[in-house]
Amino acid sequence: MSEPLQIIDADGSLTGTVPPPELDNSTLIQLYTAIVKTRAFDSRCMNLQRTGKIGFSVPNRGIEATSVGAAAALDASKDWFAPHYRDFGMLFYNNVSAESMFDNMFGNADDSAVGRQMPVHFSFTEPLKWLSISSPLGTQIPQAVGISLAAKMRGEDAVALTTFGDGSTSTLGFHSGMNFAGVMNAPTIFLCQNNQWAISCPSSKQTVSDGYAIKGEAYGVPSVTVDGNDVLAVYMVMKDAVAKARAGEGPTLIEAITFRLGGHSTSDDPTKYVPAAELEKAEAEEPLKRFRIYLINEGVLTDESADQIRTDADAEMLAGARAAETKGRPVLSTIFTDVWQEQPAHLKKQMEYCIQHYSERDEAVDENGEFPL
Ligand SMILES: Cc1ncc(C[n+]2csc(CCOP(=O)(O)OP(=O)(O)O)c2C)c(N)n1
Ligand SMILES: [Mg+2]
Repeated sequence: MSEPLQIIDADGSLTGTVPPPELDNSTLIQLYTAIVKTRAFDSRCMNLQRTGKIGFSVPNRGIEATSVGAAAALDASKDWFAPHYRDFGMLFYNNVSAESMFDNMFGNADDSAVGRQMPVHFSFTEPLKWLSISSPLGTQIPQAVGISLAAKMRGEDAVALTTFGDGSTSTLGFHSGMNFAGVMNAPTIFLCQNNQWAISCPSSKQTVSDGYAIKGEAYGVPSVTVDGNDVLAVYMVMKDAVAKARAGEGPTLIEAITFRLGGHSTSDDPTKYVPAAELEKAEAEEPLKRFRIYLINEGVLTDESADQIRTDADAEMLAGARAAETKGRPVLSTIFTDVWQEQPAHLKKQMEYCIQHYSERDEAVDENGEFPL
């Protein structure tokens, strides 16, 4: 495995290997804020889940720099995101509101999936082209290849980014997607978040190859490794990959080396299987602390302004969660809508029967029939 690109080390100092990317202060602060918001969202979700208000969440702690650095290299007005479920940072970087994310967590009437998806399975058409998160691993990978090829055939210069975990490289989606992108020279960027674990399966049991980047070789897809805890390094390798894809030079596989610092999900207890020493080492290398130190050293932030970003993020998450919690549930009739532009007669009949059925049972239904729970 080649040495992963690192620009800022774990202590927040420049490594000197390559100069940092030229980003203005407002972009640097946007990167930092998105990482902080992701962390604030995570802890709010944990509180909501532990108090029984939402059913489930997926901690993103540790992965934030990979997501945020990657998002910053795309043009959200035209590029496509075919994401993994540990990519909240991409949404926050693109100013998706916390409230609309909590709408999904609560599955309320304003949820873009009208409460039909699991929590954290976001889908957005605005302000970015964000495919619905899919529970079956790896399915987003060939979808991204198809989307980017379609854009190329239409003469658009959009690229598609697909992200996935180390464990997801064992899926058919990864191999068929990589092969197809290689053969078709598709403008797809494959970003593997190697967080060392796939639930309780360590990377050492996932593959015997020398990391994940090397898997690109078999498919003729150029590959690169990067320190996934270094937001500037992730941004830089992504920027290169995006430029190549736009220039017609085809796909790139990026392996971002990071660590899952929480449980797999709110249903998991990682202390049962992640060795304590491994976790301790990973905590020392985590992405937020080093970026904060770097930005303070560079005079972009002060201790006070950095603290203020966290305070504001916590307030935004609390307000977003409260707003989402008080919204009504999707109405029963929505079960029968959205698939057909014009509802077929048999579905209309079923809908009316369903609403009548619950009304007669004196359960909590309004005229459209609120979901009986
Ligand atoms: C096709 C498929 N197989 C198995 C699962 C069950 N499963 C859910 S998450 C997960 C681990 C995924 O690990 P990785 O791809 O490394 O992503 P991470 O959770 O570490 O971010 C597994 C095995 C699934 N959802 N889909
Ligand atoms: Mg993993």
